[in-house]
Amino acid sequence: MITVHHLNNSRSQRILWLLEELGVPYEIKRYQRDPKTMLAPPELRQIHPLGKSPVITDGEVTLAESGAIIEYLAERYGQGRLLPPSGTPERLRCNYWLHYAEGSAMPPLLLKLVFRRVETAPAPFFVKPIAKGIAHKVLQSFVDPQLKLHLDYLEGELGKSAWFAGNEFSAADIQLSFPVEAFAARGGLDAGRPRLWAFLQRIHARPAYQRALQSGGEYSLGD
Ligand SMILES: N[C@@H](CCC(=O)N[C@@H](CS)C(=O)NCC(=O)O)C(=O)O
Repeated sequence: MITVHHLNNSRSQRILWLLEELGVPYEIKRYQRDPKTMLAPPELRQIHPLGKSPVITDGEVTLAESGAIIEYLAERYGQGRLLPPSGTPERLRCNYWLHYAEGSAMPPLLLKLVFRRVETAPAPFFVKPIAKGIAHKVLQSFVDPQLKLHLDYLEGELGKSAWFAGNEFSAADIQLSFPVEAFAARGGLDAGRPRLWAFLQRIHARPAYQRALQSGGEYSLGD
């Protein structure tokens, strides 16, 4: 039996969604973030030394990293679904997105989260304006332009085909859901980018996405 080590409000939501799309049975072991630090509880380090979510266990296999997990589950249980055939341009594209989501899209989104917290974090009165000023400068001069660059890129890519890896819904769309949802929560995505906006509505309407929300529980990337 596949076990998804699921942290509330986290990337493991997309693993539940993938498993619902595939119709593969799984069980969930739940972990709660520390409400102050937002970090995962230490028990998760007993499953994988980094203690991040998602992690899955499947028999002898313990695997972390969303992209690796998605590829493993789709290859092992997909019976040809959710991964375009090997050797095709669509498969190369799908692989590209599996890496891009965490390797390129998430870093500026994480910087946005961190520097926004620095802007609003409690600090002694003589430090606060300096911390706020530095955070504001980093956001304005680096982070926000990077977010715009990625948003424009993603919007343009969805003009080439119905889904990110081609005309079929694929694992790439599941992997990209997390950054696209984070862009909507804090990265400047709104209805002004109609293809990405419609992508969000389309994925949210999928019955498997809805089932995964029911099994995963609270999920909101707003901060
Ligand atoms: N690149 C990793 C990122 C894993 C990650 O940072 N997960 C977050 C949840 S979205 C986490 O576990 N945060 C809690 C912590 O760092 O303690 C992946 O895609 O799996």
